[in-house]
Amino acid sequence: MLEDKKRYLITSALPYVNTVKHLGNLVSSLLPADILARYLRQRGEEVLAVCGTDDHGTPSEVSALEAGIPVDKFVEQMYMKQKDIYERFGLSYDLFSRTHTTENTKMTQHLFLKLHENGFIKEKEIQTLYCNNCKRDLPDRYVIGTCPNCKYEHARGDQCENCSKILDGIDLLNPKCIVCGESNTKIRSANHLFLDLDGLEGDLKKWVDSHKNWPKTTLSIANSWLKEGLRPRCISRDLEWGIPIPLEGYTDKVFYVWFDAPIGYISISMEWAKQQGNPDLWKEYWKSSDTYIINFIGKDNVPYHAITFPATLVGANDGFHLADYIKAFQWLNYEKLKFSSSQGIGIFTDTALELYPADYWRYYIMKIAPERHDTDFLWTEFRDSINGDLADTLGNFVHRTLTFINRYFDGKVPKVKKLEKIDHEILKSLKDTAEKADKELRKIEFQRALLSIFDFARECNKYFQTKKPWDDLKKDAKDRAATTLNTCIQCCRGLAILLAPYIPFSAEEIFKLLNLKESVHKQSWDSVSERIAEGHKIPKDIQTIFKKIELEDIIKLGLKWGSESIKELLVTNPQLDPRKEDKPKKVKK
Ligand code: B3M
Ligand code: ZN
Repeated sequence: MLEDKKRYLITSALPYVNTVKHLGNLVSSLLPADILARYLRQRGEEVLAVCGTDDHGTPSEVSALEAGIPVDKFVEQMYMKQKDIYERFGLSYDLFSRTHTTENTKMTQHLFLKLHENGFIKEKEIQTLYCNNCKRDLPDRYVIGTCPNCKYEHARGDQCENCSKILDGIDLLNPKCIVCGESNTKIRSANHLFLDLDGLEGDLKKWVDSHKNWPKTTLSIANSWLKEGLRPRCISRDLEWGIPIPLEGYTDKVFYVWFDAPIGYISISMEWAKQQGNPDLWKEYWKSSDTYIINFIGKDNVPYHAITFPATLVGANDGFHLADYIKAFQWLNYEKLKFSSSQGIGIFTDTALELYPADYWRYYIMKIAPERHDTDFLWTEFRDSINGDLADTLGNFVHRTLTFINRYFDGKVPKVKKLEKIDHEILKSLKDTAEKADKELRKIEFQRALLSIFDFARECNKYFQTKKPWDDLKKDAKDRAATTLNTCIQCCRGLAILLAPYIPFSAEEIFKLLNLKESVHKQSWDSVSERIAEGHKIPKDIQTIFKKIELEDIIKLGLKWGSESIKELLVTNPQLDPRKEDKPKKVKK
């Protein structure tokens, strides 16, 4: 639940830079963060929304190695690539930066030294995995093996992709070096640095306990960590790529990526402040209790946002304010399978944009957002949603309204003569919908807000159908038709405003069709009930906003990318299968 605060700081999990992200990543952090930021801006709030790539750690090194490019060059290229994709998705961050920056190095080293000064950094000799062939340490993703928890065979040395258990390389059964692909490893000892989580446990528990309103997903994971009892976490790594550790005896090591990544939220805010010409501005967001901080993450990231990062800030005791709300999402699956970057399962954000407009994806994945439980991306349902909701419901309503105004009222918004009960009702429903969606969005419930807006769009179509302006026009009751169409165009405007956070491009297109000069994104949420003036002129040429998706196309895509829903469809409708070439040819008469 959002609290009334002077400012809002929105963070979206920083995507690892090494690969292009899939729709599952988009729905669990990037997109909801954008929607909330857009909504709050419409409410006239002061908002700072930050994101960026997570540049360090073994994922980058391993992928650069595979690509045969020096890691800094590789990371730079991939940062540009991801940034471009998110812009095309309409993600409206105030700044999308990265963690490989001077600001992040400085802030990470600063917080570390504070932790050290305050006695929360411990040195310990530990056992690490070493590859005899490659003569190197195998931290985190340099090793894969069988997960001791769920027995998944491709678990990585940092976390099991299957059961989300956080691991240590030496926990893996049958560990293999990813550089040489062999199992020729040994365990050796080395000194490392640890963040003393046990010393901070009491404070963390108090903080988590004071947030009973967090989503169940967040609370249950955070509490299971606390219940197990916190243990020190190793924050140093024997790698070259990363932020150097400023402590004698460790200067040849770097920080573990999960130590510096969330600090990226702060350093990106600092970069933003500099760009605003007010280098201290970030402090108003991070060091003031007037700010509400909200993190958007997938459920595998909960331990880092609810335990380890807050531990860093609490232990450093440097005036940083902890998150007020941590919205964690469950998994979005791809056709009953797990989306997987490493195995290339699912639809990736670059491919998605080549196939359909950004708003199609934004709409469908928020409609099925895994807010409470895992959900499935299904090609058949994707098509049904776009065609049914966007094209037939929203698009059709706007199109009908404007076409009638053009045809029968010379393209000018007609005058209202007398509002009947039914007209009052639909206008009231617009106002109620704005209030309802507002309440849901304040509860950070994206799906519920979206559903209520589309319920209203359906009501609008029903209203048009019930009032039958075409009959009134025939019956010489032009005044009644005029009132209907005036009412409809007010609803079109209202719908565009309410949908602007979800489908920003289409909402803007609706505004253009309505010939409204200011951007829809500049309209306040409360202005939904303001009226377009009588006599206001609309353009002659009314384009369709949403092109429908053909069944054939979706079948081809499903076959290309793998799809259970398409397979089922073809079992019941074999005539639709494009792979059957021996179909009897139609003979032209
Ligand atoms: N890069 C993991 C991920 O992309 C990690 C998130 C960092 S948030 C500070 O899911
Ligand atoms: Zn090796």
